Amino acid sequence: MDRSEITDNPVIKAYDQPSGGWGSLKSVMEKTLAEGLSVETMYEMLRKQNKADGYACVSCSWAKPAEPHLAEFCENGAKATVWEVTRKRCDRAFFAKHRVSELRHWTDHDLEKQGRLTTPMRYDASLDQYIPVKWEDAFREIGAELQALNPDSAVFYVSGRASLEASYMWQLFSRIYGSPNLPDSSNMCHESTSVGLPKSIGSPVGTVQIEDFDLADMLFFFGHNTGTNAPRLLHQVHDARQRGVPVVTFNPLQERGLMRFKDPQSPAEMLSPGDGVKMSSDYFQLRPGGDIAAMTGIAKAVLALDDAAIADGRPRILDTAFIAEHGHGFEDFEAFVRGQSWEEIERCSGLDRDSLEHVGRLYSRAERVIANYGMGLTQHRHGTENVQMLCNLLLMRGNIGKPGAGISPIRGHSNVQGQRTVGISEKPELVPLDKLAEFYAFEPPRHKGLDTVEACKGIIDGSVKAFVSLGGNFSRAAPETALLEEAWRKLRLSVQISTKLNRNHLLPGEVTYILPCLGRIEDDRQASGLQHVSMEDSTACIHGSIGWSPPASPELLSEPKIIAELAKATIPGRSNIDWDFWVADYSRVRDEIARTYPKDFSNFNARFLQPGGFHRDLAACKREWNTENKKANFLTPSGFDVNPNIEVDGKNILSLMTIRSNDQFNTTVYGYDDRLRGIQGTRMVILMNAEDMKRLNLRDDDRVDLATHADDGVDRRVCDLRVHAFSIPKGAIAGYFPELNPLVPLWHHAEGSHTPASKAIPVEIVRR
Ligand SMILES: Nc1nc2c(c(=O)[nH]1)N[C@H]1C(S)=C(S)[C@@H](COP(=O)(O)OP(=O)(O)OC[C@H]3O[C@@H](n4cnc5c(=O)[nH]c(N)nc54)[C@H](O)[C@@H]3O)O[C@H]1N2
Ligand SMILES: Nc1nc2c(c(=O)[nH]1)N[C@H]1C(S)=C(S)[C@@H](COP(=O)(O)OP(=O)(O)OC[C@H]3O[C@@H](n4cnc5c(=O)[nH]c(N)nc54)[C@H](O)[C@@H]3O)O[C@H]1N2
Ligand SMILES: [Mo]
Repeated sequence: MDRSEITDNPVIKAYDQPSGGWGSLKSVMEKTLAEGLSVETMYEMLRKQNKADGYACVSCSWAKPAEPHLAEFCENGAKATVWEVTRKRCDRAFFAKHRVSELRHWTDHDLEKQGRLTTPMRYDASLDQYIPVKWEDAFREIGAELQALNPDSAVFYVSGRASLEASYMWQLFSRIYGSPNLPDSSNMCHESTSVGLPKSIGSPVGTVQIEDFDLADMLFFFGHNTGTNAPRLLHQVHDARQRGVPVVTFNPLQERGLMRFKDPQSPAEMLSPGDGVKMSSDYFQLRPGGDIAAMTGIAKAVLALDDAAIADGRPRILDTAFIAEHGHGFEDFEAFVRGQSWEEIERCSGLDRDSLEHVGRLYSRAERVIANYGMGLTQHRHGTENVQMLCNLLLMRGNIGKPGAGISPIRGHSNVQGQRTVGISEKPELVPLDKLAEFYAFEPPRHKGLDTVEACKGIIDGSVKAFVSLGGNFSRAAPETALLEEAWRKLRLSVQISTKLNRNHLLPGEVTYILPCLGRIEDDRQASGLQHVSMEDSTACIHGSIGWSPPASPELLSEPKIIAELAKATIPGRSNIDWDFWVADYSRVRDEIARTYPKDFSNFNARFLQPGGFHRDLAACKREWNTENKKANFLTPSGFDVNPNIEVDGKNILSLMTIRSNDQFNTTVYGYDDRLRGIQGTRMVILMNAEDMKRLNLRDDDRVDLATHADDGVDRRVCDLRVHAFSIPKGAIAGYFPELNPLVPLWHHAEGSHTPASKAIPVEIVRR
């Protein structure tokens, strides 16, 4: 069996191997050969990955150390590299052969598997095909179309992979044109962080640097699948475990990477017979949405220990000096925690009091604690409060703003954090608009633009007329798939700047273009020679990157070049920017970024190529709080999230979390195996608690449909899913994103941040 393919006989059985290890090397090797690359080429490429003189991995945003391993890459970074530099091409001949309506029946995997896009294309409705066009014709028509529209009706989406240089140019293009509609993939991802953290600690990003992991004496993991989604972080966890540091994980699923790991970089570990290092010292399978309750339990245990310390005349457990000097709102928070009963905490978290008290004791003994988290916290209706509650827990013991401690949101795309830093935001207050106006002689829009949820609304209600996309696969990544796909056809203009064919390309508007671009791993040669680009990682560290591989096609243009040409065609004479001058040498764009953001980017060009990059200067790391009251705020949650669990009105409502497999990068599906969860040959599965299956009279491999439980009159359904018993709390089920996105209602998003709540979606099983 070609194990990357879908099969009629999928195999699901518990995976008992460690993450990393030989399974990881084998998986990389299979993907390399399948993309037509030799092992030598792969080795050469991977040697340059995440090095000061090489390219920054196009997969996740985890930090790159100043002294990298000889091979500073992971299984999934290697897969992402191989997927980009594949020898396969989705070229003119392919588009001549296939109608768009035919391609709509293909899977996401089969679409991207055709290889790299090679030629700019325009959709021809009479033929139902994409037809090659000249670049200059494409730019001219897109420019004319945009000029004819009200700028407020145009959306300029950006996916988090584009470089700092491209992102800075993109936001200027959009703003000079007059549109503040700059949603990015971050809106679907860590927006709950970007909205939640500033109110707590005055920083939209985390406070931890990679060196802090060497100093920490305890790590938390809430809702992050590290082994799949930021595997290089397992090295820091591995080292911490070797030092005997407790690692405490809260996750409804037993994610393999946080259970056992065998370091593929360590010959001794690879050759030893055991199954690697135990990663989490304590692993708690809480209920989805149970995090505020669980954290309240931990905080309650800490308060009880503090009470006992006072009674015995021992040193306090709370960091009272920190709270007095820096904190605000502690009394309300304390009252909230004391006011919650253990019964309610146990019921809502799905965990018992003993476990949470045990964690409270571990936490009270630790002096330097890092709290890592991912989509398990942010993609909930109370995602913003989740993030703030984690801050509360850290602040109780002064764990923010000192070495070895802090809050660590693990970001997604490799430059998603950096895009926000250089002006990609729909929120005007986050962007130095006055400076942009002064530097570039134009009047930027000052009103709030559309975020992802609002852009979807606008597309569905017809008020959005143009969607211009720098990377990504918006219609597939966003919620409310059925309505969105139907409405997409009503767009006047749809432009996708892309590297691979994806489902969004198959939804033509009236005027539709695919503009193929260089990937980051490719040589980007402009008038002044080969160009570097730069990225900000999850730890606010900025790195340079230079391509390595020859371009997939001579017709490809770089993202900065495409943006410049679009700007010249759309907004000629509307600013003083010489776009060609910038594109000729990207260091000029970096100079502009440094001029706009001198605090973060001073000496940008001189510093970005140094090994390990350079850090942004974050006030919260120095215990300076850029909040309104200049304090670190304890923000009391509004209550526990009571999940739509089990029975509602006699119906069996389950709480669905949509997750990623080990064989995908977001909507890019490399194959049909999720090795670390023991699933082979399919993605159309529902993982379910065995007792729920019994109660609902379901057996392994039964086929069912899933429907969203909502009373808004919209039928949301995904058909023909295989049920499988799995280690997951009762009342919860899990299945894959993006296949299950049709089940996510647009209104099911985090309050405050509008992050689509892709976890804890109320659904019902419908028998076929
Ligand atoms: N290989 C690979 N790497 C990637 C990506 C990829 O698709 N593939 N995507 C990138 C992107 S854009 C992002 S944002 C990140 C995403 O990385 P993650 O943040 O790991 O996102 P998910 O894959 O959605 O996994 C969410 C985890 O949270 C758990 N979870 C679900 N609900 C809850 C809950 O209520 N509470 C708790 N405590 N846990 C919960 C799930 O079981 C799962 O382990 O990864 C990035 N890196
Ligand atoms: N149900 C559910 N939905 C989710 C999530 C979830 O957990 N559950 N996660 C959400 C999250 S965290 C995110 S970040 C979003 C992801 O949303 P997006 O970022 O929009 O989606 P991707 O799948 O990363 O985009 C893949 C496409 O990007 C293009 N591409 C790849 N490399 C490049 C490049 O270098 N340049 C350009 N121009 N294009 C390139 C390729 O054409 C490829 O098809 O999805 C969100 N949606
Ligand atoms: Mo993401």
